[in-house]
Amino acid sequence: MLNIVLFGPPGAGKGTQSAKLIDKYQLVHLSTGDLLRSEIAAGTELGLKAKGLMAAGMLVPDDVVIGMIDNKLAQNPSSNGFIFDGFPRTIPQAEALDVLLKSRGTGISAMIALEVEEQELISRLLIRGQSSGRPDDQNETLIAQRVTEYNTKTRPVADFYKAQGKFHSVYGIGEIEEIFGNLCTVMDSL
Ligand code: B4P
Repeated sequence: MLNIVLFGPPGAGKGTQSAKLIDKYQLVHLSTGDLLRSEIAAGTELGLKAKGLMAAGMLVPDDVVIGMIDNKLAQNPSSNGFIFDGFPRTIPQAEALDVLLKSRGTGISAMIALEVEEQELISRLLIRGQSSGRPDDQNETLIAQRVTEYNTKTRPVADFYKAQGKFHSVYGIGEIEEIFGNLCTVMDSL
């Protein structure tokens, strides 16, 4: 199995590039952001818990997202592998993912990080906010809060995979196709 963690700050292009990677490599896309937004749209108890936190640019509790990922792994027992998009976002999530995959006889093949400077992230998300209707894309203060959450809680997750010798990085500014090509070069080397 090819199990990839696609990593990067909010707006780095994880969702954009995941869509292309799952097509080319026939992998299952697991985006915790998308899963949480569907829970909110369905008005579930979990969605109600997540809604306020997401709108405020905060991470939702680890046990909530770990439970969602566990369910999705169980629903796709015979896939070629997974692209984890926006997960793990904390060290406890990374540790839990290792346990979940190990119990299924597999593991993470690589983390690929998209590197994008903060000013570019803010401008991308403000542009997306004009059409997405996402409450967390609406103003610079909220977006900056998400970047702060990323810098304090999520950035250290890269070290977790560096310690396992699984970390790769790709520059995330430029044409989407060019960035995709560079991601594929890493994927094909695994
Ligand atoms: P996510 O849904 O993961 O949101 P994101 O990080 O903002 O999106 P992404 O990074 O995928 O967007 P993309 O770059 O593709 O999370 C939202 C919230 O959910 C979090 O803040 C948190 O509250 C919660 N959450 C999710 N997972 C969690 C977890 N594991 N633990 C706890 N909480 C969790 O796109 C950005 C924009 O850039 C798009 O408009 C795109 O068109 C554009 N773009 C992409 N590539 C470009 C390029 N090369 N050039 C120009 N523009 C580009």
